[in-house]
Amino acid sequence: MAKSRADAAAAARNAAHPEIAAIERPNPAGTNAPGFGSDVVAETLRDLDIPYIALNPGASYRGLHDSLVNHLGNAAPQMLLCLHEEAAIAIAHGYAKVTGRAMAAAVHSNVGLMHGTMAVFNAWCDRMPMMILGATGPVDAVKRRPWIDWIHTARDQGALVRHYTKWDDQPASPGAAREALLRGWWLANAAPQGPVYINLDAEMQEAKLPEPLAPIDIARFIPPVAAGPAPEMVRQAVELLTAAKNPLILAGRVSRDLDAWNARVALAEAIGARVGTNLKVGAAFPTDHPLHVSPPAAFVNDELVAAIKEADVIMSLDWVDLAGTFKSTGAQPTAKVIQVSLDQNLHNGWSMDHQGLPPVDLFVAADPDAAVAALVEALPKDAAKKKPALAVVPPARKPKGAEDEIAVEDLALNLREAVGERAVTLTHVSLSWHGAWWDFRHPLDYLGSDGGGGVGGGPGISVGAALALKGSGRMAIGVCGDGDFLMSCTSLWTAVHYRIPLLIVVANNRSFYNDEVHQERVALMRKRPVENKWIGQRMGDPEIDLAQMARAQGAHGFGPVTRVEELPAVFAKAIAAVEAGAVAVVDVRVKPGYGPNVARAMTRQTG
Ligand SMILES: Cc1ncc(C[n+]2csc(CCOP(=O)(O)OP(=O)(O)O)c2C)c(N)n1
Ligand SMILES: [Mg+2]
Repeated sequence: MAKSRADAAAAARNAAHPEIAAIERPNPAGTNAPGFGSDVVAETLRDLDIPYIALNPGASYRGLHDSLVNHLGNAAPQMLLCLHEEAAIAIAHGYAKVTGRAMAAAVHSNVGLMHGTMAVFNAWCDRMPMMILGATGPVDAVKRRPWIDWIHTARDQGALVRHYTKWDDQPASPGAAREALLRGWWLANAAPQGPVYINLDAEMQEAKLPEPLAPIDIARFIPPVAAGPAPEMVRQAVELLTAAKNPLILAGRVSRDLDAWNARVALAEAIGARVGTNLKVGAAFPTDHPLHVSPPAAFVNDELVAAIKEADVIMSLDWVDLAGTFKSTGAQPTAKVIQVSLDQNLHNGWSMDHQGLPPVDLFVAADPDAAVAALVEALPKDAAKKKPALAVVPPARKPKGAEDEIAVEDLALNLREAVGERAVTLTHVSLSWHGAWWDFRHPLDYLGSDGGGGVGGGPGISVGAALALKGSGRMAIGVCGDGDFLMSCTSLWTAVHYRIPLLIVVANNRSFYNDEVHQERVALMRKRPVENKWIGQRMGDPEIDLAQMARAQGAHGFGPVTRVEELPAVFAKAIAAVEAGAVAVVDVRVKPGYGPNVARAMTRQTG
């Protein structure tokens, strides 16, 4: 990629977000010739069009830090200072959820990487790309400063994250570092996507370049990787799907692309397939479409179980946990199963996030978007549009504000009403969320969960998503549990500082309530007192003032809101603040409790 193209991309981005570009301007350094190893690293990030690098600083990469600020002028990539490494990684995660592309994050030596590991795991399980840069050393022991360089040098630092990254490297020269960055970017963004980690030796970063690196044509080192289906597989899938009487599509990990969304709708309508979706991953199908089975849930619900049992052909579009979903029906499916996935290419022996092994009759090794496009293309042109099998049954919703104490449903329905016709992206939802409260009609209406079930992902992911959505006309709204919020609410400072509008609504039940449900189940099973379930779970005495925690970081803090009738006015004010460019947090004190469906599914007994 020519430097001029990268510069043009940076200029376009800065023009799109001049208020971000105006933050933290360095005094010009007066020289622009690369002179050090880390200058090569910084230039490669720039040439890859990586717009931002979320980071928490550290001496291990002081060379790179200098190159980004004083060699490249903190422009492309621009630094996003984070207060915790977990926030830096989660922000890159959220950014990828919207754009489908890797941004960078930098974390200091072993300790910074250790802080970031849970967020790396979340991104890995969510199959989201990112380029994580780290540092160590000097690897050459005689160059180390006493004590600190020794405790912050590890023989194999990448081992900390190797089991949940696609690839890692520790290049020993600037030329090798350039190659590592190209390979890392290429691998992270190729399907199935995931994080990569590149560990930069402090001495390599700080050493003078003996001579400039020979220029290369970057595009030739990051070729697009076609991930389409083999024609024979498409033919067989079309045969099965068109012959089916009751086809079912389980729409899982798909992209945020609107054309791909429309293609899924066209395919389902053409073959009269019902479609299931899930809250684990981003919106995949209009939830108010007559063919959509039931409101998306994080767990398999009864309607989906029934749809699976009734189906004669089931096509999974990289559905998360196909085997577990079948298991929830109590038997292996009698339907023929088509699995469209590339996920098998990531599976390793450490993490079980590959889930169970599902029975499959036709395996289409392809990216789901590419497969659906090929299927739509290959359908017989005379395939009469089948009538949707079912009418939509509107979900039963309780009247708003029937009681004074706020239920999460009150929070959701009032928020939905306050949002009105605005285009909104739900960047995160709480564990207590129910899909019936909020329809998805666009691939960016909902971005899915944290991926790895690591609580504390919500705020950072929301900030990263809001960054990617800034200027798009979509408002970013994250609904977090109080436990999730409290674990990483300092992510919000980064949003405030870099002028990233975002609304966070906290479903604050003053508890790690998920686990109260589990303690209740154990107590019942053991015939012990259920009323003790709150001990070691509830965050009271003192109750934590979340609005103050927001205000302390320069965000608008609203609440605590304790009565249903207060919600409309508070949400209106918070939305107005976000529309004016601010970060707002609304602390909604909800009564502890999940809907019966959620609680039942969460603690469903294993077979
Ligand atoms: C890092 C991490 N720690 C602990 C857990 C176990 N855990 C799962 S859900 C949950 C409670 C989360 O609390 P909150 O966000 O307030 O949601 P609530 O259950 O109250 O609706 C906990 C502690 C986890 N999944 N991840
Ligand atoms: Mg809670």
